[in-house]
Amino acid sequence: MASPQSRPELYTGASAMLEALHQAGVSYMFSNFGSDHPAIVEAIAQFKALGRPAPRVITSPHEMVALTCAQGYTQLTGQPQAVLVHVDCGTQQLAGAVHNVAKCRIPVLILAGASPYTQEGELKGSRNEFIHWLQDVPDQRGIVRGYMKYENELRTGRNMKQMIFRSLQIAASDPKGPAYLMGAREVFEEEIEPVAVDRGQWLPIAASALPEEGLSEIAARLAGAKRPLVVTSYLGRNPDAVRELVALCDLLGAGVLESVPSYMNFPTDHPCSQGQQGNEKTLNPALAEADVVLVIDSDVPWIPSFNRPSDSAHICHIDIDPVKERTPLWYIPAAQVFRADAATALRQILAKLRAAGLDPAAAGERKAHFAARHAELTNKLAEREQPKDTITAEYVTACVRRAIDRDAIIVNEGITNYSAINNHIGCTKPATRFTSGASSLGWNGGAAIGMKLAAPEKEVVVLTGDGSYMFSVPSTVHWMARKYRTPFLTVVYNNRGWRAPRFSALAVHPEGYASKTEDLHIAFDPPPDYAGIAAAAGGAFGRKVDKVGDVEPAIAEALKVVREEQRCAVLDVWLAR
Ligand SMILES: Cc1ncc(C[n+]2csc(CCOP(=O)(O)OP(=O)(O)O)c2C)c(N)n1
Ligand SMILES: [Mg+2]
Repeated sequence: MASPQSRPELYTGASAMLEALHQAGVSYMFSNFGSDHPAIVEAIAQFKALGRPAPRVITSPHEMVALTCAQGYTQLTGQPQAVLVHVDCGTQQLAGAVHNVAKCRIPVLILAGASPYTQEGELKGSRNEFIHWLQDVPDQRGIVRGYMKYENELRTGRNMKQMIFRSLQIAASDPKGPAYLMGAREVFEEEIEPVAVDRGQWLPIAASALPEEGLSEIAARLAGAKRPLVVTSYLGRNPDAVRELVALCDLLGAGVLESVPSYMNFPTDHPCSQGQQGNEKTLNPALAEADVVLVIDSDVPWIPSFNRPSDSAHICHIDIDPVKERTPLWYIPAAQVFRADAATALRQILAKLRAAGLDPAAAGERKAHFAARHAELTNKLAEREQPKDTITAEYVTACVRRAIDRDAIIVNEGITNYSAINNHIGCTKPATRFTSGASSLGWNGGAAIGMKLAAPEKEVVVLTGDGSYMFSVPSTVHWMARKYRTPFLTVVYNNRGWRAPRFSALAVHPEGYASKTEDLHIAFDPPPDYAGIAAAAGGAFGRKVDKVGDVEPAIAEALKVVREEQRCAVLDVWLAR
């Protein structure tokens, strides 16, 4: 469409911002607008009118959901997205999602406006609304500083592109993380000459590899091990790493234990899979017997107060973030530590082992050992998911598994049912199972929207605690899901409140007063109508399910709605408390 104006097209800091985001491959800008954004609102409208490419704006009525949508998109694709928020207020409202993107190492660019820095009309964008005085705070960036990998203030529109590219370069370089840029209205309004910047000169750093000497020792240790065990939590952020790990296990005969997995790291049906462990207060048998433990990409490989490798085990740690500078207390007794990309390191180890040649009898014995343990575990899980008198998390999860597509995306925010879900959902393909990778609850709904935007052809299934469903701001989530056509199934594991705080209290005070009372102020009694919230906000299909026999038909009906009507469905499944 031609410009309706006779004068040359306005080109501002905001125009440069949109161009830079597009050039950087940002597809979506999850946005919540305010009085700090006139230049951006104008540029978005101008770009649309003129048919110029820009990220698609996704209106996000709650900022926590906006940032969580960006997280979900990136967890699935690796591609960083943008989030636009309103001054300090919108920055505060990003809330716990800030913790999640930081801890989960999600590259994302958060852009925030700031109160104008002139008040008498000196510059375009100068103060003209009362809130501009109220929103002028001493340290807006300080709100998120403790969590950002990079944060800065945009001081002119003239280097907007360079600042955006630099932010994204830092955010997307391992260990990845969020970046925050704030700018006053005058900066976005500033009329500038278009700047051409070659995005190719601002790429993330290349994947890092193991040094030759360390590689040789790791390969020799693994080749000589009787019970080699890989412990991992997030190597599956890169599907290539999963394939390399499978190849390593096929060759060497190593077990794999997923510890608090935030991604799908290893196929659960592979005979080397030794399952997963979360908070279960038991010594893991695969970990206990391991003589060589290869920790790859894990923040919590075990909880040492009750679960740890033997003192004689040789521990080698390969991680994109091995020393965890951002975690004040962190150590494991590793004899070797490397900062390296998991897929690259595994490829190197495989090549080394192949070149050296392995004793086939020893590899065969190891494989048989792990396969026998795997079969034992599989039988135990099959037993646990049998229907009981009341609905169990294991049973619901198994019913979901039987009903969904094989490559459906599982969004797990099951909390005290994290393990039940991970164990019984049975994911076998990379990039099919996710958690928030962190601990600020309410990630599930936004993550599902982000993932569905990233992969519209995939089935997305949220399995969430009732508390976590409430934390997710379901009114915003379901409004957005309908508006942007991102249908998904949600199963609420409704145990009438927060079970985790009871577990936490009883683990420290097993015989105390809290152990002898029902009322710990953690029950939702009576609970809200979870499905009704989604129906009201976004026309979702909803059902309450409180009988074992109703679980399978309800899941089938809900999935039919999602698949055929492209509408969200929420099943409120009542578990025993
Ligand atoms: C934003 C935020 N607030 C509070 C907590 C503390 N917390 C951890 S688990 C939990 C309960 C979660 O309830 P639900 O999702 O129903 O899972 P359940 O414990 O019942 O399995 C709470 C409140 C948290 N992790 N994040
Ligand atoms: Mg609950």
